[in-house]
Amino acid sequence: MIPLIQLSKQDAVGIITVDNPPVNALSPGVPEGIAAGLAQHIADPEVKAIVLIGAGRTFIAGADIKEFGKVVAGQSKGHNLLPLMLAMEDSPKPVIVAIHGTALGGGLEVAMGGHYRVAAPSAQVGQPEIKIGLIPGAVGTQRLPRLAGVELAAQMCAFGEPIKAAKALEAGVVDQIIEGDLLAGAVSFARAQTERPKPREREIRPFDPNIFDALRVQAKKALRNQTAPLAAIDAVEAATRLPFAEGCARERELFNQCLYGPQSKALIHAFFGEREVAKIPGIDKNTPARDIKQAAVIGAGTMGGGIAMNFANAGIPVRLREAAQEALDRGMATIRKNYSNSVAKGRFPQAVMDQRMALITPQLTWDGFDETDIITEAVFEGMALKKEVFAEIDRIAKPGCILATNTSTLSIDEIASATKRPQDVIGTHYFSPANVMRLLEVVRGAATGLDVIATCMALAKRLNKVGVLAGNCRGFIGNRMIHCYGREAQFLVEEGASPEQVDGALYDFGMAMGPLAMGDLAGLDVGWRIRKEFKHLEVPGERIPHISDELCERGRFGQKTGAGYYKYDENRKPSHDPEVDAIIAEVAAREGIERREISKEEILDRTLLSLANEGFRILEEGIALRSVDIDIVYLTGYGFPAYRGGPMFYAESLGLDRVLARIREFGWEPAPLLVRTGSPLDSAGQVRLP
Ligand code: 3H9
Repeated sequence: MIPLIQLSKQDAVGIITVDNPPVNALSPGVPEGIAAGLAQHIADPEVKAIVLIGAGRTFIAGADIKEFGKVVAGQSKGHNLLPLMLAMEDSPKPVIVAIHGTALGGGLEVAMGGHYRVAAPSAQVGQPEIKIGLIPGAVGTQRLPRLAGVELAAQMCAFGEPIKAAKALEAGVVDQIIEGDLLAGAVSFARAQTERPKPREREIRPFDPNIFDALRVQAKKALRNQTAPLAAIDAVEAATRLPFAEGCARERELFNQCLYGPQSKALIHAFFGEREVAKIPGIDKNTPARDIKQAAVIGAGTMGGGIAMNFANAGIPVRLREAAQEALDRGMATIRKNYSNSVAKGRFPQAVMDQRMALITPQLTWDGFDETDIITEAVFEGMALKKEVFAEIDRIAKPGCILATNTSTLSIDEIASATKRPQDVIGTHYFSPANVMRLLEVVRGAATGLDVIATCMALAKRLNKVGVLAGNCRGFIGNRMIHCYGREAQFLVEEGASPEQVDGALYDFGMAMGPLAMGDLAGLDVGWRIRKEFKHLEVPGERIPHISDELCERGRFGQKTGAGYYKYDENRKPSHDPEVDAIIAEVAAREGIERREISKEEILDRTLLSLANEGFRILEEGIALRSVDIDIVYLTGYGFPAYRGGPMFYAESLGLDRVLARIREFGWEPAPLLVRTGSPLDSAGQVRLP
């Protein structure tokens, strides 16, 4: 038997089964095994046709992404799948590829090497390489346009979204959908085939020549600053202009540019990071998780309403409690509006909205709270109120109910101290808008039970979110770091940069929005109130930023009041406000700050390195388990561009020596871990604690 590949025969059909769990990636040995199996079946006179299929939950999900890191590091040459695919196409016996699960990237490319493709009704096919900063590298950009048509192929390669079996059939990527047993269906399909049509010999069908420029415009907007989507469009365009072999060479050239470029390294770090964060020392599949069948949320404000929507979207009935009828009505109206917008945009039909609305029970009482499995508190951010709420739910909730707080800064332990069951208390910190943002920071208190952590991490997945475990400190991972970032942004403004310059530099860097515009969106008053609550923690002599508080003192809370760092029209479109210039000048004069020209480089270094410096502290204190956890928090919750890998990965890519030198130049206290270890990130992007 060839490792990773099984060979068998059925009714004169030779079968090659790829068996490389969990996703049948094309790891070393797999392409070689398929090629050897093919040769064996071709040589076998009893075999009239050949079926290639995947074992387990999916067909081949692509190249082994781990191998790309080795190629870039010069430790491996990587695989050239083209010889295998040409051997499949040139086989004297028809080769039928049977697809279930997902045929992605190299998986679809291998499938396109066969003469025919059949698929299970639930199968999907796609070229998702741009999501890891690459383009198809095994001639997918040359074969897909010949099979699916240029428009669809260019769209699939540029944006990476897979298509379902039915669409693949319609487009000609798949020749038949097999209901029931896929292998049996593929074998009988194979027995009926005598022709061997070769995808590479197909003519390109007529297409709209404007498609490429239209897609470039779209990609530049939707995937701002990313290089792979544009390279993918170039490669598909080459398929329409060059003979097959030359098109393949052009694709290889573009693929290599992407592979050796910085964006693929960052995006691959993000791909594995998203999966790594689910791994928590002390928790494994044997850790008992609690069953979440019913939920409750306290507080129907922006956050509470969004959290309730998450439960409803996942099919979990949820009670939403408010103290006053008016606030409850307002909360429910917002939820209804959000769902209606989704229906209007065609995201789901009205029936789905109705089902989801029916799962949310608005109420003013504690009715049914004694039956729920998780209660999430989302009331106003103040310790006294939170403790009151927790004392109350401790009285009402059934034993084993998880008591979760959505606090963004306050101590989980102090909140838990209001109950007699601190082992059941945990932070589940959602990000605004809670029904949209993917991050769920799961915050463990000193007494939080492992089963409670395991349940909340599993819940994150069920809610379609990325759960990242954080330790308990002020602001946890994300907000503790954003505090430093926001401070530097304000200092830069006090010292002479305009809000537009600061926000513009970070937007150009790739952030979803600049820090000051983000403050306006979130509400400047949130931080202002928190700073008031923590006034006693201010360190004498430490510089404090003044601009945001000054804006709040004048009623400028951001978008919701029509004015913050910018002024906003009725459509919340921002514009420059001379009044803000006057406030900034006044603050600078009062604080004796001399204003000067500030470069874009200084804006980027001071804001982004302040994130990394605090990240190193968070790491050393064990608030984050790994540096990649910090990166994932920033990629999924704070609009940090994935193609920069996250603040820790970005710092590493600059060179930690340089980072340390810059931090010293700015007169900051560098994080001890950064100083002590010099370059603590290993090649996998993980921090090795000394
Ligand atoms: C490519 O093909 C380039 C070619 O054009 C050119 C070649 C020359 N490699 O996501 P899950 C691991 S580029 C290595 O939790 P799901 C993953 O890390 C590739 N490992 O499962 C995880 O490991 P662990 C194009 C991979 O059911 C485990 O498998 N293909 C790969 O939620 C389970 O993964 C893609 O970009 C891989 N290719 O989703 C597809 N894929 O358990 C990428 C997965 O240790 N993959 N792993 O944490 C996916 O989109 C999803 O994994 C998939 C399954 C939809 C397949």
